[in-house]
Amino acid sequence: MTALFFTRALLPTGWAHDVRVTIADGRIAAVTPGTQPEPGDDRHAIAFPGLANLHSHAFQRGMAALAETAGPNDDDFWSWRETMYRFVLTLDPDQIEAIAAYAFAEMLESGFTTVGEFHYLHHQPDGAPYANRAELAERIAAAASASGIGLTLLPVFYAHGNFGDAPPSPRQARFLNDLDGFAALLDGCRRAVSGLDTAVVGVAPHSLRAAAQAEVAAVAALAPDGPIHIHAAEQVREVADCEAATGLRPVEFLLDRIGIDARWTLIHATHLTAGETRRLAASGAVAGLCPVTESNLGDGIFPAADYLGAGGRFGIGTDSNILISAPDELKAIEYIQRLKYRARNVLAPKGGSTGRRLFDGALAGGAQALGLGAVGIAPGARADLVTLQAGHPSLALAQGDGLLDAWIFAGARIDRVWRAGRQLVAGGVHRDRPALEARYRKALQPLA
Ligand code: NGQ
Ligand code: ZN
Repeated sequence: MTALFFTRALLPTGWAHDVRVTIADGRIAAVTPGTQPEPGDDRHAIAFPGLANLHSHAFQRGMAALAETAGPNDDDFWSWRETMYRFVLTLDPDQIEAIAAYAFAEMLESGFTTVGEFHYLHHQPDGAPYANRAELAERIAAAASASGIGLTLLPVFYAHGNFGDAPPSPRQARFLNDLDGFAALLDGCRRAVSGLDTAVVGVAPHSLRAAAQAEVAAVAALAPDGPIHIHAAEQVREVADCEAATGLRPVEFLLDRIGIDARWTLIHATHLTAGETRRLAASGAVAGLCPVTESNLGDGIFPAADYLGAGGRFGIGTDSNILISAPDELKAIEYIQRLKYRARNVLAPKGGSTGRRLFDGALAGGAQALGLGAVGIAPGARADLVTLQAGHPSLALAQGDGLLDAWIFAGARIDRVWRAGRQLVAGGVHRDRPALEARYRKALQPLA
């Protein structure tokens, strides 16, 4: 039994003072506010729950900032994707594991205690499966284990190059499965995570570009309790191609032809009509927002004000991992709306804190999207906890929700992170950072 004592902690009921939290078997056993520390308690200043990073392609951390030079033609999402596809072909399993372990450690340092790995890199560069079909899923599981982060593994079904069952390109060969191959992979993924505590396995048809209607339905049926993730409506061209092929926009297609509910997470969902915004909000599905990547790739602007106004659920993801930062993702959701509407505190309730609104939304939506069950500093929830460095100047005048605003908007820093009761980060640094960093550098060296 571990006991932590916090001067201030964000509980489901709000901020509380002098909070004692006991932990057993990775879960919170008891929470007692307004009490005294006991001898031997591990004492800290400011605590809140760890967040879920609901959308990551871990390997892309290895190409962070390598696509920021202009090419011969106008650059866009699709030209970035070609650069990413070239990078994919250079990676072997050891490199993939090393990159993922380092990326996961950075996630913990930034306040994420669970990652949803949208895992689509399955095969050898020529498309032949590894002798073990789930070889690379095992590498992701090993990376989660090395870092200590919680894992929701989302093996991806990918079969086509575009709408209308267009053939895939050779550069997509590492991603491809038919439905039988995918079912075998899914079994392998379940085995791959069996050694991790609290791991979840879901499924992910990559997108309506890569999976036909019957395939999306068949893949979803393999995860009757969810989570089910899919990329949707990220690019204007994708929306136009979907309309041309099916008569419906991507989110309309998912609502009308597939039927989505609280088991589903729609990654990006950037381009929504007013009707789609309302209907997605009412569906109970989560919008998986990745605004740092969406900004980097020039995707467009998600209608966050309308969607949250309609009661829509959302979570945050680091997607391409060009920058791994929970506060940057939260901040970007709001800042993009400020630029759009030339207004401030767009997403906050009247009189309320923007940071708190974003944090609460991402905590609940992220937990739903990754199948985590109860979260928050409450008995029965996993002991996934974060503290701030109390002496940071941005906290000098901060009280209550202002502590979250200082973290999200003003650069207050993380001190400790516990995942399932294990302290993994202290002074903002992962306990195995030197080794994970060295392995990451070594893995990338051959690509220099
Ligand atoms: C991915 N990433 O799967 O990594 C995608 C690019 C695609 C983002 N969409 C590939 N951000 O969507 O076809
Ligand atoms: Zn993605």
